[in-house]
Amino acid sequence: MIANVLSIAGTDPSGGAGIQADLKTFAALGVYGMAVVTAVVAQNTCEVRRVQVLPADLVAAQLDAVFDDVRVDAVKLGMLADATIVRAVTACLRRRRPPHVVFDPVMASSSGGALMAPPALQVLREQLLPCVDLLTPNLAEAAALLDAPCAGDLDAMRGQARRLRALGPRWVLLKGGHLGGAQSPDLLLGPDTEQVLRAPRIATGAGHGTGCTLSSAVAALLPHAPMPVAVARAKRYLSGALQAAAGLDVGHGRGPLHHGHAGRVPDDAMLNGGDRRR
Ligand code: PXL
Repeated sequence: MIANVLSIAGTDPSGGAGIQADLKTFAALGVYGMAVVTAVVAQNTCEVRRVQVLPADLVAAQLDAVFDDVRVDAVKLGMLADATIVRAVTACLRRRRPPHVVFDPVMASSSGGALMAPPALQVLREQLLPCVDLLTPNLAEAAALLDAPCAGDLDAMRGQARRLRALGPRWVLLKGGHLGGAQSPDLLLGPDTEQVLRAPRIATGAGHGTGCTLSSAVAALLPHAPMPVAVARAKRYLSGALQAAAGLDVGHGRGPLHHGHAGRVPDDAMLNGGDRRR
């Protein structure tokens, strides 16, 4: 059975982050992708120009339209924008109980624009986090959620991942990419697992939308794999997309990833069964 996976997030018309990145990731990993928009963001690889947050009842109406009709096998949450939308999404998750919920707690774009109103933080901690299976913060997002300074090493990351887990999510993937150094260690903490996942740092000007892409990949893989396997595979997909970003020519800022790096457009020879004499 092909999994139906829903993203609830903001938009990026330049295609590198948000809903657009999520849907590309779902397609690349072979699941059926769906998307509920929380905010329309006028942005590109250089900057966020304008954010229009949608009314929470319109977000709720989109959620109902999907859940009333479609079996949802996994949900990825990205930019939730403000407290009213966090409440609407929490109410939906409590009522519909999708089997897998991954939350990338987006607070700012990689170009620096704010994507979350600060008062949303309290609602998020108290109401949403207990409904989440996997929380995927970077170091800055973890610090904001805990109202603490940014972790500067793996030991501090361990302490913060535990404190985040105490807020409700079953698993926490604390991403150490911003620690610097040759490797980017991520810490995966679960009910009785603690794992450090290391991937070689890929030198690239790309990086717009990495958080969106990783969390979407985990959501796409969770219907078919246990958490540690889904996370390891998602990281491999992300590494491939980062590596292949060198072949893109998109924008003048922090470049996007190549989500479709494993895809092939069949040429005529392939369509003709490999018979090149035709
Ligand atoms: O990757 C974080 C993110 C999430 N959602 C939207 C974004 C970004 C980063 O730019 O634009 C809409």
